Amino acid sequence: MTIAPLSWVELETLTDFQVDTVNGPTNSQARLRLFGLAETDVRVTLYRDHHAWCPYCQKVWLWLEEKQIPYRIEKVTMFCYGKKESWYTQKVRSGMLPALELDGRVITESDDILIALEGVFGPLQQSMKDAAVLPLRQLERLLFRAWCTWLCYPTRSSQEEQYNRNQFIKVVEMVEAALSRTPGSYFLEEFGTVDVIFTPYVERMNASLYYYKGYSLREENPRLGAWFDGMERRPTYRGTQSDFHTHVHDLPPQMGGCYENGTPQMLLNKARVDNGPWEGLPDVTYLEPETSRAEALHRVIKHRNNIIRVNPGENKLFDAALRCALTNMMTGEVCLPPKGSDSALRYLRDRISVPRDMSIYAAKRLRESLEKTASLVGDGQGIPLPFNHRRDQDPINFAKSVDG
Ligand SMILES: N[C@@H](CCC(=O)N[C@@H](CS)C(=O)NCC(=O)O)C(=O)O
Repeated sequence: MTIAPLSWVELETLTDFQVDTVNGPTNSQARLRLFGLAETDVRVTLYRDHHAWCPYCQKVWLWLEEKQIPYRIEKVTMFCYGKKESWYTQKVRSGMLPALELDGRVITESDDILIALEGVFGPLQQSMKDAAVLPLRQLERLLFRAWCTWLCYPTRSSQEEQYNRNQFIKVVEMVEAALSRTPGSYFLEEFGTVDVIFTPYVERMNASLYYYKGYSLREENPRLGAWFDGMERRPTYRGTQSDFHTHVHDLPPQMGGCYENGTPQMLLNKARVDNGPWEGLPDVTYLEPETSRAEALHRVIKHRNNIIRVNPGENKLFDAALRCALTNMMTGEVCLPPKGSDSALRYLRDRISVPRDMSIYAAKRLRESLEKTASLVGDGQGIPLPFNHRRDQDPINFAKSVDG
């Protein structure tokens, strides 16, 4: 039995999802965060990238959310997906992100930003310059370099590949040892600065090594596994958290390349991240909220005009196909899309960006319905995602979407 696609008006009745972007939980849509305070209390503006792909921005973002400092957010384009805004290069000549304005003073370099912030608002548990924090900050950089060496350079032999893997794992063992020095799941007795500093790249390592190397950082290392679980208990982290699909396709142009090792496990992992099933991937382990489908529906309805306009599929055909996928997601019923809409549905499936567009479970539900619906009419793929740039995501094409 198949059913006809619901109309947009009918779909609208199926979601009452809402977030208070200003005073509610951490979210990537906010342009202002007040945490219950007044707008006159705002002393800080964070300049971060439109798509929430920049790891150093995530570090400052998470710190501000944890400390509940009222702040404004201005979103800027990264070179890999579009043209840098001239108002921003007038402020920060290099165009680099993040930047922060604190009482009118512009600060760049994420570590300097955190040091300046803690000078005014106090440290996040431990200071950046604390004797217990400094060696862990160095360890984070050591891990980062070992990861880059393994992931971002081509190797000439399997021995070289193995060597790079072993060097990375040696540093991971140091991280495991550091985590085991405290009884809880965090790096020090209490959650704090160090956890924030490790977050962006450990999240990206987990995604990229799973996909490009067949190595599951979170599952193969019990202390890091527990650390991820601990992070996911924090609504602040959940609001900034991305998924495997988003990261593995946003990293190559940012890092200058990510290299597959072609092992059987890697090939399996890659196929699963790209084509599903997305449920059960080790990019998230907290329980799925009941609102995930309603959230995905709400986000698509809000931006449907842009979503349909930028899709290479013919507008009327894709409109009907998209409603089929949403009908399937909300009702569980099979809804047969128009013939020839498979590649258009998969084009969108590949371009949902977490957390920019929606949270991790909402994205899984939407990808799942897009794939299920596309597979009813064919195996046509969308235009492949580019490796050297992501101008398919240029915010200029989504003028209203990126802000909402
Ligand atoms: N050391 C700097 C690194 C900042 C950095 O590398 N930012 C990248 C994005 S993650 C950037 O702005 N690149 C220019 C661009 O992509 O537009 C920091 O800690 O803030």
